[in-house]
Amino acid sequence: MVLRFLKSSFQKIKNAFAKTHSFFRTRLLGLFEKSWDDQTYYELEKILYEADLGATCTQEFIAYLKGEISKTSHPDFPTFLKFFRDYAIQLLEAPPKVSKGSPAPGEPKVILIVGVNGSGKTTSLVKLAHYFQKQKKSVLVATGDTYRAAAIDQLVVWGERLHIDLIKGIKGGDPSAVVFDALMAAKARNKSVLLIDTAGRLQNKVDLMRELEKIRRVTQKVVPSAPHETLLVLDATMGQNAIDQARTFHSCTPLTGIFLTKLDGSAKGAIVLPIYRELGIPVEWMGTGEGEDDMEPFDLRTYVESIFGNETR
Ligand SMILES: Nc1nc2c(ncn2[C@@H]2O[C@H](COP(=O)(O)OP(=O)(O)OP(=O)(O)O)[C@@H](O)[C@H]2O)c(=O)[nH]1
Ligand SMILES: [Mg+2]
Repeated sequence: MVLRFLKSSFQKIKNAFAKTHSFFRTRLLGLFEKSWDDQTYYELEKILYEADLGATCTQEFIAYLKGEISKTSHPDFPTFLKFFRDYAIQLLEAPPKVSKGSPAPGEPKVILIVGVNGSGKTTSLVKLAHYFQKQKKSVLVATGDTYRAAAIDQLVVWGERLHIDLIKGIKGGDPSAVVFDALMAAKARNKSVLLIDTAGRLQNKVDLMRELEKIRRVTQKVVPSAPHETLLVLDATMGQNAIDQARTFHSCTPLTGIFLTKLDGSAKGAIVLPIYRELGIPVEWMGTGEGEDDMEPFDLRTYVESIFGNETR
């Protein structure tokens, strides 16, 4: 039973990264059609940029590759992919630069969901609520996006479908007020998890970014150790822009992790590497579709194998 679950989870992640895998495989295989020279390194660099690995990871991997090649001979394709896997594992095994908080006994775990418009915040929040409920945790959701009535309605519909308890704001109301009410309710109702949805905000809109600080302060009035997690929801199809988003959000409201969405439609799954390399913020969850179960926890080995394969020779 457990084995079957693990297999289906592995398969889902593999499917989510199928486009990234096929991009790498097809493009990198092309490098092995002729002998290696400086031009090959130039072409490799181009491919890595196109895969959104960014300048630092691209240069680092090329230096790593040259180091390995200097010890042996020019690699065949499976060995080359192994170098890639080794580089990615080393990078992602470095300790994170952020840490989560823990709720005091009897207090709810408070998870704040932030991100730009349309990145998948509300859907990802619903997936998390559903996941915690399956783990028999009692969940409460705060509809902290009060800018649009549709944002509240979206959660009401999901809440009815999946039996998720909500504290609803009113359109045009102060999001911090909803959050305050939800925290009080979570404590009174003995909830173990409170998930807070927020409105989409562009990272360059100062007032909206300040509003996140206010929401944080309000959570701390009721639960001093909150928020225990602040998850940035990032749309994987954004590529390098995702790193700018992560950097700006992090400077405004300290993030503890990333929920990377829409991997199912993207060939940019390698973005996990530069985000971690530059900011030390781990990808915790991966969105693999639009349904409530289309989410997987990030697993290093599965990720690396899904992208770079697992052939040894
Ligand atoms: N394919 C795919 N679609 C997703 C995923 N996550 C979210 N979506 C879709 O992305 C669209 C936007 O999702 P929302 O959850 O409403 O995004 P949001 O960030 O809350 O949007 P705003 O509140 O308007 O800022 C919806 O059509 C979702 O179904 C995912 O992992 N894969
Ligand atoms: Mg939303």
